[in-house]
This record gives sequence, C-alpha cells and structure tokens, in this order.
Amino acid sequence: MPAELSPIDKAKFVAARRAADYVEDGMRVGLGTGSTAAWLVRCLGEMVREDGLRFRGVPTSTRTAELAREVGIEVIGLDEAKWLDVTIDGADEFDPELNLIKGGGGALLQEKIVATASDQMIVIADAAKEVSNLGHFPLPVEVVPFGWRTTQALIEESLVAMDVLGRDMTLRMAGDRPFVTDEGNHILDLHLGRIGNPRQMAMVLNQIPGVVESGLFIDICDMVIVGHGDGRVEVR
Ligand code: ABF
Repeated sequence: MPAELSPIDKAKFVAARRAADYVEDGMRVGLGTGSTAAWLVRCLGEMVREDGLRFRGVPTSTRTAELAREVGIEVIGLDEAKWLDVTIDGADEFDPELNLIKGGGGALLQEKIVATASDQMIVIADAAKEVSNLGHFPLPVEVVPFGWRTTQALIEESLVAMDVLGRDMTLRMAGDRPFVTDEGNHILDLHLGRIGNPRQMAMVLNQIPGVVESGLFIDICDMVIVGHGDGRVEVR
C-alpha cells in the first residue's frame, strides 16, 4: 500500500486492490473511471510490470485510457474486445439491491455500455457510497446538446407524472461552458433527494428522445467491494 494515504484514499485503495485479484491472465477487462477506478488501474499496472500479468483492458473514458497506457496496460477498444470477462468500476452510490448511481465523473455512457457487455461487473467503493435509498447524490442524465432545454422540460414533465418531489435540475458546467462528455453530449444533474423506484425512473428517463442514458445502473452490478478507512474490506 502506498505510504501516507488519507482514510478516504486508503478505503478506495484497499477496495481496488482486492478487486484487482479478480483479473486473470488472458482476460478482457473493462476499466472504470474516477478516483477509485484510477487506484485499480495503478494496481493492475503494477501487476503487469512486476508479476507478468497479461490481460487487455477496455477503458471507459479517455482519462482512463491515458492512465492505463501510462502504467503499461494493453488497451483495446470495446469493438475489438466484443465481450468482456469482467468490468471493475467505481460508483457514486449503491443500494442494498446493488443498484447504482454513476456518472458523477461524466463517463456514465461508456461505463454503462462496457459494464453491460461484461460477464461480471464489480463495483469498488468507499463505505460512504452505501445508501439505503438512491438519490441523495444528484442523478446524472446524459442528453444530446440539440434541444437540451426541451429535453429538460420533458424530464420535468415525467418527474411530475411520477409524483417525484424536489425536481431541481442543473446543467453540468465546466467553467463557464456546459460540460461535454466523451461522446459530445451534455449532462443534467437531477437533485431528487430520494428515488423511490429506481427501476421505473430509469425506464421513464430512457423513453425521452433527447436522453441518451441515465446514471441509474439497474441489475448490472454483481458485486460491490467496499473499502474502509482503517483498511478493512467487505463484499456485498
Ligand atoms: C465513476 O467515477 C463514475 O461512474 C462515478 O461517478 C465516479 C466515482 O468516482 P470516485 O471513485 O472518484 O468517487 O466510477
């Protein structure tokens, strides 16, 4: 373990380190995005360099692709890999059913495509990400730039129809411009407080034409590896 880690980084690191053991020679592995996933990529890079681990990684963002190459991981695209043995990624929240909110880092679309194309999805998270109900973390929804205000109005209408209270929505910004995803889209962050029925919410959002994807991952995650600041690891 790297020396002098803060408790939060230690929690992320121990979860990532445990997840790295699920990667075996010859596998095709989805590599997540975010600070926890970055620890995973660094751990895997060390295993490649020092233990001779041989696998191919499919990154879920340009950031992760750069880091993976830097640490010596062989990087391929999803279309080359076609199907993956496992994807390991972070999350913003997970509930007891292992439903997730993802997308705080802005890479939810590639993350969802890659995770869905995998035999297994493992989430790595610090203990603060565990919630009884999703929704405290703002729900990211990726929308196409064309007519995004109209899409926003349609999302609002859908939330009213679902009786969802507290429907604040903000366009994610990068400085004084709208944030642009790797696919050239924008992100609306929905401040909902509590999502009573994540499955219904995910289906309703995906029916709106300007919505590309939501950050709700339902029935995709198989296992969550939870790291604690004192170095303990639990598996959900
Ligand atoms: C990715 O990174 C995202 O889906 C999620 O939004 C974020 C988690 O970041 P971190 O690990 O830095 O908390 O996994």
